[in-house]
Amino acid sequence: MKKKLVAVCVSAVLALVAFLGSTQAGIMEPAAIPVEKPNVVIPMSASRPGCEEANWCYSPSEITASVGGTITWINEDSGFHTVTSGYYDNFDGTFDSGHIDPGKTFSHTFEELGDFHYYCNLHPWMEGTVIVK
Ligand SMILES: [Cu+2]
Repeated sequence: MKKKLVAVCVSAVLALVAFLGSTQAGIMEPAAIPVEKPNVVIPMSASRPGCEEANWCYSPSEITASVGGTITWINEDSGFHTVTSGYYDNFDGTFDSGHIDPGKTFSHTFEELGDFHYYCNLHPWMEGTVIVK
């Protein structure tokens, strides 16, 4: 009788462990899938002049999108950056990320055809273009 009770308890504990394990895995999985895959990286050290010489301040510095397509930038540098449409000191009003924290992203959906030049409000040498066709 006692043996049977012990066996029931052990199997109940095992079932609970298995249940908790599967629940945890169920919670972990969706978090591991990124919401949006970044298209353009702001790499480490883009805040220092020089990246413009080989065109990697935004990487890639030129990207193509379809009408209605969304481009996502990720800031992989250790400081703030912006993705601002137009030319330095000449914001054209189309999009502006504001300060993007390190590790954070910014997305913009392009609804019209054209070449969209952009820059970083904090680092005048940082420039890129989105070509929408
Ligand atoms: Cu910047």
